[in-house]
Amino acid sequence: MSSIPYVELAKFLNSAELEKREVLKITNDYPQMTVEDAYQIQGELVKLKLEAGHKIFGPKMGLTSRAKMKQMGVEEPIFGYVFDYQVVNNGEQVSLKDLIHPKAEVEIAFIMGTDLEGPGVTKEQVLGATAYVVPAIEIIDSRYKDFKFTLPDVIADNASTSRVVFGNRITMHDGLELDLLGASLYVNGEWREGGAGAAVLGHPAESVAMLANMLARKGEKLKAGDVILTGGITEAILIHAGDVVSAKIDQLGEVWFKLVD
Ligand code: OOG
Ligand code: MG
Repeated sequence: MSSIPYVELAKFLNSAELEKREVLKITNDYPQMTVEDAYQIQGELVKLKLEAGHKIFGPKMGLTSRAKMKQMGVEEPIFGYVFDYQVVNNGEQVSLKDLIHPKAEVEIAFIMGTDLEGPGVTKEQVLGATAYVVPAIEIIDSRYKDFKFTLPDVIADNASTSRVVFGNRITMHDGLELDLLGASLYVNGEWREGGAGAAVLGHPAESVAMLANMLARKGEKLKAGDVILTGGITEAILIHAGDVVSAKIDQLGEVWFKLVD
C-alpha cells in the first residue's frame, strides 16, 4: 500500500479546476510519487468526473513533440482523458472565467474506425484502424501555478486537459502523408507557431500506437468512434481575453475560437 492519498489528491486537483484556482504541485508534499502513483491519482480524478455525470469523449496523448517536452521540461509522453464538457464547437467563444491561465496548441486528431487493443500496436495498425483525421486546437490549463510541474504532477492533473476545439471538416487519411502536413497557429491573425505532423514522434500515428500500448497496461483499448488528440506539434502559447485563436493544417483545414472575458 502506497503512502500517497490518491483520492484526496484527485479531489484537490479536481476542486482546483472547478474553482479555477492554481495550486502548488503535489510532488512538493510527496516527492516520492512515481509515474504509477500519478496514473492512480488520474484514475481517481476520472472517477470523480464520471460520478459528476460527465462522460469520457476520448483519451489523449501529451508531450509527444520535442517542442512541448522542452517547453515543459518533461521528457516523456503521457496520456489523459478529454471529457464531453470540455469540447467546444468550432468558432465558439470560450470564457476566461471558466479557466485559470489557458494556453493553446495545434494538434492532429484521429477518429477511430475500429477498436484497437495493445500491446504491440504499430503505426501501420493505427492507420488501418483510423477512419478520419481532423485539425484541433487544444486549450491546456494546468492547475499548477505557472505551469510548473514534474512528470508525475502533470499525469495526476490529467495532462492539463481543459478544452478542445475541432475543425468542422473530417478527412480520410488515405493518400495523405500526415507526417509531412504543415500546421500553423495564429493569434488575431498573426502567425505564432508552426511545424509539421512529423514533430509528433516522427508521425502522429505513432502517438496513437503509443496510447493504445499504454492503455493496454490498464486493460483499456481504443474504441471505434474515439477522437484522439495526438499532442501539440509546437509549443503551446499563452492566450488572453479578446484573442481570436486559429490554426490551419495543410489538407485538413482550419479551426478557431475566441477567448472572451
Ligand atoms: C501538458 C499537456 C500536454 C500536449 O499536447 O503536449 C499536451 C502541458 O503541456 O501542460 O496536451
Ligand atoms: Mg495537447
